[in-house]
Amino acid sequence: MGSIDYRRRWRAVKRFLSNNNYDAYLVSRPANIRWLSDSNSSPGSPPSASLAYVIIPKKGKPIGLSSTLEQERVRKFNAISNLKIFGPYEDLSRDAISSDIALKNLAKENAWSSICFDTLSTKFRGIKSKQVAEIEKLRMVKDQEELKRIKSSISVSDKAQRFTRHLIECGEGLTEKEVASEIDYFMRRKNIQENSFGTIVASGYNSAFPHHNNSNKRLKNGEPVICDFGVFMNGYCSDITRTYFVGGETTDYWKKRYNAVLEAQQRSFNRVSNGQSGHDVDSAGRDYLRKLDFAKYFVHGTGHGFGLEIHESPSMTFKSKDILRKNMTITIEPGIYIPKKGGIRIEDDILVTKDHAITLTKAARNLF
Ligand SMILES: [Mn+2]
Repeated sequence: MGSIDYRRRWRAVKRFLSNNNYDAYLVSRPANIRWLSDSNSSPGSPPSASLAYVIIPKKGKPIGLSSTLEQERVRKFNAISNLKIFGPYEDLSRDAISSDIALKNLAKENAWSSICFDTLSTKFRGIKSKQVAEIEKLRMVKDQEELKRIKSSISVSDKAQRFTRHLIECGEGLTEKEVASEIDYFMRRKNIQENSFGTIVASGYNSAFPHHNNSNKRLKNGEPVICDFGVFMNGYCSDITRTYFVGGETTDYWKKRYNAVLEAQQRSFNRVSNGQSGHDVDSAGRDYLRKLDFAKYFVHGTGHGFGLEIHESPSMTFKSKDILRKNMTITIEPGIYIPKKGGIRIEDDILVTKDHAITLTKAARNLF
């Protein structure tokens, strides 16, 4: 893998600070910390960050705050060299006994009078402070190295979908949990960091729940199975959903609904380009499903951005005012969920380009 130009990112944040008259940006959200310093993370899904805080001052170098627990790893893997270490143990060398005290010391030393931060913070009494989401905005547009990493994650989840299709189509009698275990084992052998989220295998009537908890229900021939998963590689994730039918065949009832969702997905995809809004992309597919009287079963938005996090900006929902720009990565994932019967969802990962969109995910979507 290539390396990421963190200095460019720091400069972008500093520009924001200058333009808005803040002395510093205090960052504590793990994905924002990783965007500024390091795509390594502690084990866990979704990944956390090895630094507790990153501070980008308007003037001077970025500062990283780490506990004694992570300090050796942070020194080895982190782009930020100016580190403050905190911890309660007096046997260890440290700058402060807690992160709060380290932060207060920094504010005093640097005479910061205005700070913005990415989560609610009450740490800075007497200093002008505000919650902002500028880093989330900057993260929306991906650079070439990020796109490379995203594509490597997608190639693993694509392979896993091919594997899953075979497993489901000849999988009558397997439980949802057994299928999910096989998928996870397949992906873990492909050099991944972590799953993007807990693998979802929702069969039959359970597929009517968009976020199903895998159960011991056994697969039955003809029923739909929603399979939704993804992986992290080099800090970046993928997210793909397919709906397969046990036994590789189904009823006309399900074929009709499958093809409706597939067409809705295509219509949303066709709407994607630089300058379009998330609302428009959502409406394109939803309007089509409404004509078939299926919109009442489409209970969620059409998609979301992804990258360092599985769900990030922009959003493709009814309420979204986000504007799509070249090199944003988004999902398009319409679904319909018929209570007690089952559901269909088809999700692909999309790259926004200047005049259209490119589907990055390659796993087949044909019915049989
Ligand atoms: Mn998704």
